Amino acid sequence: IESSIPLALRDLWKKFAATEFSKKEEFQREVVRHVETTLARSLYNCDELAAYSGAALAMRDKLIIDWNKTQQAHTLADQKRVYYLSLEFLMGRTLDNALLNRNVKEYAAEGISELGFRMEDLIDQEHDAALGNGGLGRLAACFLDSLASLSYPAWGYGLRYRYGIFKQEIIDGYQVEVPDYWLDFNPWEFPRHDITVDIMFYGYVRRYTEDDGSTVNIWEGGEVVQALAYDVPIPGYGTSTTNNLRLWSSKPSTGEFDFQKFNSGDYESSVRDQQRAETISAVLYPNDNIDVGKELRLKQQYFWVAASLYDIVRRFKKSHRAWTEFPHQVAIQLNDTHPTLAIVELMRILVDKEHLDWDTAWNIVTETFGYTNHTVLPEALEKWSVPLFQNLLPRHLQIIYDINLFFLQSVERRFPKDRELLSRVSIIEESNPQVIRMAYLAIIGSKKVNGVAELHSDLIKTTIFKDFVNIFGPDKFTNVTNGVTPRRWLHQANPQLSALIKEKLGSYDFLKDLSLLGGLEKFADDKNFQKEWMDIKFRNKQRLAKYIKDTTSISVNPSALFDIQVKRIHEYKRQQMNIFGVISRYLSLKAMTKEERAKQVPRVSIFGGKAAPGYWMAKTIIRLITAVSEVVNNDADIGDLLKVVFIEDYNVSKAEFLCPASDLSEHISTAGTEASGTSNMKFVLNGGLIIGTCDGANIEITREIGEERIFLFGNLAEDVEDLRHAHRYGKTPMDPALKEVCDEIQKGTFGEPGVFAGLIHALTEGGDYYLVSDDFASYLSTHKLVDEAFKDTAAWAHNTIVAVSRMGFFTSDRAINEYADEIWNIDPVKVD
Ligand code: GLG
Repeated sequence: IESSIPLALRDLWKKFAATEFSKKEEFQREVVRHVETTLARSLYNCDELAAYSGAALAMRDKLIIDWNKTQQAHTLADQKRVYYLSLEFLMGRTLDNALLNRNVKEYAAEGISELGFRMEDLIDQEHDAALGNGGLGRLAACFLDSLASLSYPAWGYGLRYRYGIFKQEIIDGYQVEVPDYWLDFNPWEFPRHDITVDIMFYGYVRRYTEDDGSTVNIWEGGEVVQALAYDVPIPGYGTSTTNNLRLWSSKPSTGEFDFQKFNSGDYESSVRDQQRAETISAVLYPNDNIDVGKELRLKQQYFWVAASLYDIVRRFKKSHRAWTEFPHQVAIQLNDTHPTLAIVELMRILVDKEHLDWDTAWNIVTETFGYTNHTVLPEALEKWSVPLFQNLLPRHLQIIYDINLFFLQSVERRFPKDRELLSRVSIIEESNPQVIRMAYLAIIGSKKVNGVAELHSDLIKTTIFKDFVNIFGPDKFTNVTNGVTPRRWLHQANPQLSALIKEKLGSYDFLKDLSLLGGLEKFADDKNFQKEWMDIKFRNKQRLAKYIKDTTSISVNPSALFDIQVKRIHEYKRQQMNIFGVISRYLSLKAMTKEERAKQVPRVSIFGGKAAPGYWMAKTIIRLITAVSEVVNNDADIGDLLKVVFIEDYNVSKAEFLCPASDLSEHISTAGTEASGTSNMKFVLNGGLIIGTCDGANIEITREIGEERIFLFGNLAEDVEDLRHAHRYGKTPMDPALKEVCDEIQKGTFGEPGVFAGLIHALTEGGDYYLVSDDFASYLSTHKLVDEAFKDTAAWAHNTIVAVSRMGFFTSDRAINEYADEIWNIDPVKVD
């Protein structure tokens, strides 16, 4: 490598190599040095933000030393790597996680306190890196943590959005979106000004015939934008492996930025060009589980995919291997269909640029990719309009047509005369305009396709991808149940619980091997242990109660049952059913005598979550929650028996203090709609029980922890179609308790009823697509069982301890090992 230092001089470099801090005083020295030099502040001018920055920069130096070591070790090992392509990485905060993963938190906190600050306060200064919408993006972040912790040679590739998911403000009970500019100070990224890729859009395809008779396609004449790499170190837990997350940022291409225009005084149009280029990576689309089909989104996808593939191919080419070796060195995982263009782009590189024949190229491609599906909801499956696509990526459209042609020919050979089948599985849907079905392209171009929980993986095989199971055989389709990282979601979020578990199990090894939690089960009936366990829950609830008081001025009693539903607001997740249930509870309390009321279990119903800005129904649900909270919280008859709270701007760092503070959390999607859910795992892991439907990972959680420890209710996925059908033919009267709730809303108890008309309409004329009415009675009766169960504190403690002890399966380490063994075929690399 040309840029490396000659052998003879390397000893000097090694002598002065950067060293990591490894004790309190060294850490303190680094903090002070950064405050004084990097930040140009001093002891006379150091606030919490400056102290946070100093600590973060000190920690960053440590990570980057390990990062360098890791990259060298990976290059030397020259093993197969996995590339995880995701448009979303919902990382949250980094400092606390880095301190814990590197096992320096204890002395660092002591060091900071001697310098006059509290570590908790510094940690609170950090802005969340919120480059994702919800479960899909957070899963990608948990996977990065596990990949590094298990020492796999892995890279993440994503976009460096200037604006992550919007901040949510609640004003007069309504959601208002505020931009999230998070890059004012971000010590966790490194711009790589030397790593840039030119990316083209639009243009045309020139086709000509070579002397040997072969056809060559050249895509040219388009607009060029530059991708600039930013690297984010990802530290593993209990290892020095520090992997890389590479995020691309868009800027005008150096060739393109028009200095002519600039010099001739036409500043404005040259600035416009610049802005147009920068727009590509400017903002994350704020939709969860919904496809909107905007051109800029397709530009984002191609920009990111093309830059990433260029980078991956460049790295592969350094080894001078034959192209057929590519799948032995490279695995690429497509997180949902967002990066599906990578399949097409790799074909373009191999065929148009490297001049491989089509079949050889196609074999390489289909051995390289894996595709993870995250949803069966039809409105979430990506489809691109052919005319739009043709204009932006003309050569890619041709390649898709060819992929489709060869695929359909092979299907026809195997299933002759089944014209229906051909039109059903075609990548092109014959609608007006025609559209490209990205999921089909992803399946056809991948070696393996996986769902994210058992039920979901079965459903994709029997519903949306049924024909493809017939065509490719069942082995192409597999399941990898999601998991969450216990480092962030237990140790970091709930340090007291983690410490108590360590005390019982003898070490923190469970954070690396979560199945060790099994050792807790024998303490489930130990009265002292139960008390310590429940005391920790109580303190976590007190902390949440204080947060609620400080931010909303609502007083809640920490002894009440805390019932939490936090996730994106979506009709299929059924927050509307939850708030209807709350209204029903309110009405029953109102109807009770004083004596009856005295016997009730006090409850705090806590909601949180963002609605996509264009999702009017979701916004109406938020408005109903806030309206109900205004009425219920101020009703003197009710007092502490029922409080309703909406937590503003739910995000990763809020999830970290909400998960440890639940007694009960709600995972109540219409059966068959929530692919997995991952917060269900986080809540149980933190000693809460859940109320839920037989959906997604709830089913496997039940299998692991035992059905005595979960409050399941509602209809099953297999019955949903029939129930919907019955609604369409007006055969289902509304559940009477739900009817009462609707009447109360229409009476104006919660303000102008017109505001909520859409919600009522969805239940009636709308055909109750999400089956709220069908599940309502069993939902309410199951909540009664919860109240009864909560009265028996010893049994509750026992059940939560047993549940936690059986949650080992849900670590993302297990999920990543399954991907590594069954999909990627990669091995760990030791970094000393
Ligand atoms: C999806 C699904 C969730 C799933 C998550 C991660 O809706 O059920 O847990 O991905 O696989 N769009 C999502 O958030």
